This record gives sequence, structure tokens and C-alpha cells, in this order.
Amino acid sequence: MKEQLETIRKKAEQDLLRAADKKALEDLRIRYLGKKGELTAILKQMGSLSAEERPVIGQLANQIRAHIEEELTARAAEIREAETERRLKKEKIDVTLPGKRRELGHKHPLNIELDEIKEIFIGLGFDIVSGPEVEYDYYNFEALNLPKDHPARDTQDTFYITDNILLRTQTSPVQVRTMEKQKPPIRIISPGRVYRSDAVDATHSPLFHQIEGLVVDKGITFANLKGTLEVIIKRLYGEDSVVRFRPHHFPFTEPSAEVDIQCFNCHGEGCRLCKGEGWIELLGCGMVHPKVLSNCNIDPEVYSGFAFGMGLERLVMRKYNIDDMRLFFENDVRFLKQF
Ligand code: 2NM
Repeated sequence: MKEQLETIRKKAEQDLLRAADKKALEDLRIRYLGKKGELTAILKQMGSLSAEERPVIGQLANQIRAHIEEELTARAAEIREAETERRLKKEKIDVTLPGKRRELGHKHPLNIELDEIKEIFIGLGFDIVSGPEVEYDYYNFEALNLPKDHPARDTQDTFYITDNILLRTQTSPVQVRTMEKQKPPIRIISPGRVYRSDAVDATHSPLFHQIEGLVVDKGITFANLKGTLEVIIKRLYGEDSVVRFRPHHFPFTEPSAEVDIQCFNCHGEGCRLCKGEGWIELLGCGMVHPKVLSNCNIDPEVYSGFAFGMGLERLVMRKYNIDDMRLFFENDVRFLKQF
């Protein structure tokens, strides 16, 4: 029986060394120390021993039980440590690695310029107004004195949605809506998207942005128009800018003009930038046509006004010497990041 006990002790020691996890340890505890375990089975045979042998074997059995229990506890601690070690190794981070750079958004060049322009107009007492991009024919054309047979109404240029609903081709319908609602004095600009059915190329896009302005009050004259636009152009292009007003025609203004700036590259000599002209066209303007005022229930005998309009893309292209309008709409970060 003594030998049997010694065999159990040796086997248990070997098994314990091989146990790799908590589950294996628990199995061993049941196998050796459990109610139906090997040690218990031997102790059950104690009755057949002599009175001298019994305490000796009993003591030995208890020693072995205590020993196996100790070994189980020690092995459990070892396994726990190994597990922790393994987990920590897996979780190890290299604090010297460079961080991941977050890509920050960037303001679009059209918005950089638009914000600058808005600030200038706000400083002069203008309000910024917006309106629908899907418009009635009435606000886009009719109220602006564009007769039904006017070439600008050609379906070639305009995206029609129904017979009398279209994508606005200019932002002046916003100004018509403002004049209908608001009594003079009116001082507004209306920046926004406009649509024309043009083929895409380096200088044309079916969607582009316009900034139109409108001033209506008693006693507004062409001198006010000239003075205001000169101030704005000098703020935008520099105080030493030279501008000229050239007669033009628009259905919604009378008289009308186009405004040029002297080429800032060649100072009027003629170069590639101004295509040999010495001048670069900036915007269209004029005194609001009396019919447009009366269409909006503003009495042209009492009030007068001036208006102007310019394209934002062309303005930014001139300012930064960008040669292709498509760059604004492709949103290639390599382009956008340069502004
Ligand atoms: C331009 C040129 C000239 C213009 C006219 C009006 C309105 F609504 F008051 F009649 N808004 N914008 C206008 C005048 C626009 O763009 C080249």
C-alpha cells in the first residue's frame, strides 16, 4: 500500500507538470483528490491493515494529499502567470511609433473667395440673401424683363423641369423675390449656384456660382453704382487697381455696362493673361430697368436702383491664375490644399 501511495505521488507530480491550463488542473484535482479519486480509493482499503500499519499509512496518505494540494496551487499560480505574460506580450504597444495623422478638411477656394467678398459687402451695409435654385420661369425671366423670344431663354441654355419651372440661370430671381417682399431701402447680395446647359470645358461648367448685388432707394444714381463697384474692386484686387466702365446691354438694366480691370500682369500693355487686350472683364451691371421695379410693385417714379452680377469661378481663376474651371469641381485634394 505504501508503494501504491508513492506511485500515486509520482504520477501526480508528472501529470501536474504537463497540465497546461486551469481546466487540466481541475481534472487532475478530481482524479487524485476527489471522492472517487485514486487517493480516496486507497484509503478505503485501510480497514484491512493491522493496527500498527494503519497510522503509518494514514499519515503517509495525508502527507501525499497535502503535497498534491500544494503542487496544484503552485502549478495554478504558474499557469496564471504564463497566461498574463502571453496576454501582455500580445497587447504590447510601441510608444515610439509615429502617430496616425488625421486628415483635416480644407476650405474650398470658391468659399475662401466668397467669404472674403461677403465680408466686404457686409462692411458696406449689405445683407446676404439666398433663394431657391429650382425657380419659376416668372422669377428667372419674366419679371426680369426677358421677353418670351429672348435668346437667353433658349432651351439650349436653360435646364427646364416643366414648362414654367427651371434651374435658375442667374441669382437675380432672389432679388426679384426680395423686392416683392421688402420695401426700399434694399442693399443685398445674392451669392449661389446657377445652372446653364453648357458643355464642360476649361472655361464652362453647367453649374457655376454667381454673386449678384442690388441697391434700391430714393435717388440712387449711376454715380452710386460706379463708386460702390470701384470700392469693392479695389478691396478685392488692391487699392491701385484701374477700372473702366464700358456700355453694354442687359434686358433687366438700363443703362447697362460691363466693368473691366486693367490687366494686373502687363498694366495695360497687352499680354497672354489679358489676351493682348490690356483689360480683363470683371462683371456686368446697370441701373435696374423701370419695368423690373414695377413688376415688383416698386414705383420707378419714386425709387431707382443699381444691380450687378459676376461669376465666382472666373473671378477666382483670374486671381490665382487657374487655367481650368473643372479643377473646382473635381475636389482633388492636391489642388484644394494649395489655397
Ligand atoms: C448682371 C448684370 C446686370 C442684375 C439685375 C438684377 C435685378 F434683379 F435687380 F434686376 N439683378 N442682377 C444684373 C444686372 C445682373 O449680371 C451679369
